[in-house]
Amino acid sequence: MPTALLSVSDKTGIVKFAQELKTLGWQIISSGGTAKTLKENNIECREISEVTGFPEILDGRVKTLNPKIHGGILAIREKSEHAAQLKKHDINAIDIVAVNLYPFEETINKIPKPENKKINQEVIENIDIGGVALLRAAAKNYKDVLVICDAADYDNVIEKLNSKSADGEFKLALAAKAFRHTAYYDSLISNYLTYEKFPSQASIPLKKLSGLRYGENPHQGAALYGNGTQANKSVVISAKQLHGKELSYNNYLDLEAAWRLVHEFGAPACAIIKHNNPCGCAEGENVKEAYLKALECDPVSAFGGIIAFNKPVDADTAQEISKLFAECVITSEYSKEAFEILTKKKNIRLLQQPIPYAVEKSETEYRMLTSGMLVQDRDNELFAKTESMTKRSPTQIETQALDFAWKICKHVKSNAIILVRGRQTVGIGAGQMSRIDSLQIALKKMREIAAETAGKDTPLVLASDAFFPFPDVVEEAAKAGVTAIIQPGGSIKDQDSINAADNNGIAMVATGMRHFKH
Ligand code: 93A
Repeated sequence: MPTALLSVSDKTGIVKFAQELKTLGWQIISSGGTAKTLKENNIECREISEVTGFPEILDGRVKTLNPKIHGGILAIREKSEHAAQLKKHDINAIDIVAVNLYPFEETINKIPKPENKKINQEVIENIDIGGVALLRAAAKNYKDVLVICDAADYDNVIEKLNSKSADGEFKLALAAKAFRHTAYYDSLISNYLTYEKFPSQASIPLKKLSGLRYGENPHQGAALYGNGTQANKSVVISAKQLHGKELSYNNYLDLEAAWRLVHEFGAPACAIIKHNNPCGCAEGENVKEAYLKALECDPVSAFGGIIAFNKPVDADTAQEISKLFAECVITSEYSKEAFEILTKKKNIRLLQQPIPYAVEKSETEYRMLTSGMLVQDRDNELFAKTESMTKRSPTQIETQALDFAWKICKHVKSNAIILVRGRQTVGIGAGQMSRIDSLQIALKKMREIAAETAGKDTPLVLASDAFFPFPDVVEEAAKAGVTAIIQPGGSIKDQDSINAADNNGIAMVATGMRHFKH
């Protein structure tokens, strides 16, 4: 009689699965709690302790860790020596192993991460040892043993057994899944136990969440993975899609960029993202004003963009958005009327994320190389200092604009030059190999805006993500009417730029912090 070992923490679906195995003529052995559930449902089974002749000990820490169990799983059936040893030690072969591990992930999600090395005992008790050993043993011997680590597979397994089509390929796929599962499980544990800040926190629990239709381009396959412990912090992964087509690979990237940027601001703000860079960003008295000002910066590029708001979207704003072709909108809430207006557009994707992007200093950022990975703390800071470099200090109104520009600058690919009037971008130069080219692009964009731009009477200010090794940017900016500049400072040639600023009456401020974004 073939034997199935069932040991599950979450008992969902186990009774039906066991019942169906019984009908197919299987014998069942189970650990304490699972056996109890089965017996309560009138399903006959043998307890592990009966099979091993050894009781569960240490509050259940040792249940299935026994050669009578692991011998029965690991024996290679076609090897006569293995068969002989099973016989000699009175061990029965086990042909199916179904395990649902202790809920480690659920436990850490409800208990905050350890501080001052105070590891929570409930978390420790939820580290499954025996269940993982069962899964690994069964997966190693996949040719002879069918391993199940996910209740979602019960029905499929029964169907395969029924149709006698549980072949090698099927078992191999289940074995690979089991190892993926235990690898993820172990990385959650090591992550939890790692207090030290980066870089020791190098194990990333990654779990595939879904396939994507394609990657950056249609000929590239793609998928979405979640980083276990951080998944609920990931604004976009946990956002609710209320309307529109499935999100694309590029949508995910741009939504993250938009959501992060727009949460730099306290007042109602809007960021419009194209190819991971903002093509417009503004604060306003309300979201509609913020949107219109963000759009005004570069209405041509905004076509097909991703729009993020840090406050709920109302009907007036929705009316304006609906005049544009936008790929996605993300916000905390849509008013009923706004939702009705926007959903008239079939193709727009509407996302709702009630959790604002919270800056956490301990956040880690990973970027893949061809066969390696770069790990760093996320750039979650703004200034180290703010110090006037020039004879003239910025006026209050210039200071506000510089502050606004600096926040945006951090979110623009290097070399980044941001031109701002009031609380509105009027020109953004991104991702150029030379800083002066970024300035030229920002100026070109500014000049394309309708001549009567609101706020024209407010000073024009400039932010640069990195310092100036030459005075050229300051000189060109002066010609264009820039009156104040914010930049990290710290070049050995700072004095050249300071002289250029002083000669033109420009107020220049150093932040002491660079914001490269590659
Ligand atoms: O504490 S354990 O690591 N020691 C074991 O020997 C063992 N064997 C199975 N946990 C162990 N299990 C786990 O017990 C399984 O992975 C499953 O999550 C749970 C099922 O226990 P019960 O059947 O008593 O509810």
